[in-house]
Amino acid sequence: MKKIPDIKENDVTPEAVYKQRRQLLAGMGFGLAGASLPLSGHAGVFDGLFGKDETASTQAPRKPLEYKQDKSRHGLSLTPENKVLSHNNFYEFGTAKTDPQQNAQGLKLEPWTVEVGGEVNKPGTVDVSELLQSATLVERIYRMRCVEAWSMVIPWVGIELGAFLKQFEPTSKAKYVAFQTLYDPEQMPGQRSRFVGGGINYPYVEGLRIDEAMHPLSLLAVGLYGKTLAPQNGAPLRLVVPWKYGFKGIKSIVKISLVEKQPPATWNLLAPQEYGFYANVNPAVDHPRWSQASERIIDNSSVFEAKRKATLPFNGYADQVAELYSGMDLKKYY
Ligand SMILES: Nc1nc2c(c(=O)[nH]1)N[C@H]1C(S)=C(S)[C@@H](COP(=O)(O)O)O[C@H]1N2
Ligand SMILES: [Mo]
Repeated sequence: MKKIPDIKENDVTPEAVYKQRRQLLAGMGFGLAGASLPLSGHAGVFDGLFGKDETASTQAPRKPLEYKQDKSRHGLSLTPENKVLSHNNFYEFGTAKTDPQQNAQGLKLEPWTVEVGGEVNKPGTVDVSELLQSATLVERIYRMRCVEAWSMVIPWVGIELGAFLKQFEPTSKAKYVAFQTLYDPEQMPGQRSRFVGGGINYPYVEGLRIDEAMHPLSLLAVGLYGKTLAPQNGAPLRLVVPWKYGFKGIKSIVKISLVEKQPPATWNLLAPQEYGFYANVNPAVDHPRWSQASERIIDNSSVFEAKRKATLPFNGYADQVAELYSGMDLKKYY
């Protein structure tokens, strides 16, 4: 258990409620030491209560990248890099927020290939280290809104997903894009145990409609804060779709398929009434177990100083993306 002076940020929960919850959880049979909640489903308001605070002793090295800078900060203040690296969701490495940083450092990143196929004229296999040499990388400072109602602002480095996909010449039958994370139980403890892995059936999979994938905001990220991704953030290659809840941003991708039908998506499979396929950030549609109207800003504030802000439709990107959903009932297609 963490010692009180070590608590930097956990939850905005006042202390009395926090204690009451701990009692409640203990009563539910969840041991407090190392417990992670719940077996299936996002932690929600319980998020961050049980993580360890230490930073993993050895962090995998991150290489500096060359990229075209995002000149405009869009009026956003960046989440401190140490928070982007230590407050993560990557259930393959455990469900507590600090588990990925603790447990992912040994992930073997080279060689790493991504297979691209399905409804394309030119299927192929991409070697990520070659991609880093050849592709023109861009920086994108984006808001990131987790479905658990916390948020960050992250300076990603990557490749526009649409430009990447066009190289493989999608056919007219390509209506959706399906993504898959590495499946390697030897490297990923969450894939060896349903308890460690939060009850998910691995590999983690996600999908986008083709027009969403081709939208210029959709990014295949290879780095953040000017360097290659850390394993806990989904190295060497992960998806970033800034107007959608964070769980759409599938990490450590090994396979991309262009497909005709809507592909399966991990959280949607696990709890379809809680997580839709679209998962567009929407303050007007609450999660069944908590409000989505506002979000906790992740920074270095202490537990008692945590700031909140109102959540914006499409996470602040409505001007760019709302037209993708014109005529759709967003309460139905959540
Ligand atoms: N493979 C995989 N991808 C994943 C997840 C996961 O558990 N496994 N978690 C998702 C969730 S819920 C969020 S909020 C983001 C978090 O990304 P970050 O840790 O880099 O901030 O990754 C998403 N991608
Ligand atoms: Mo998330």
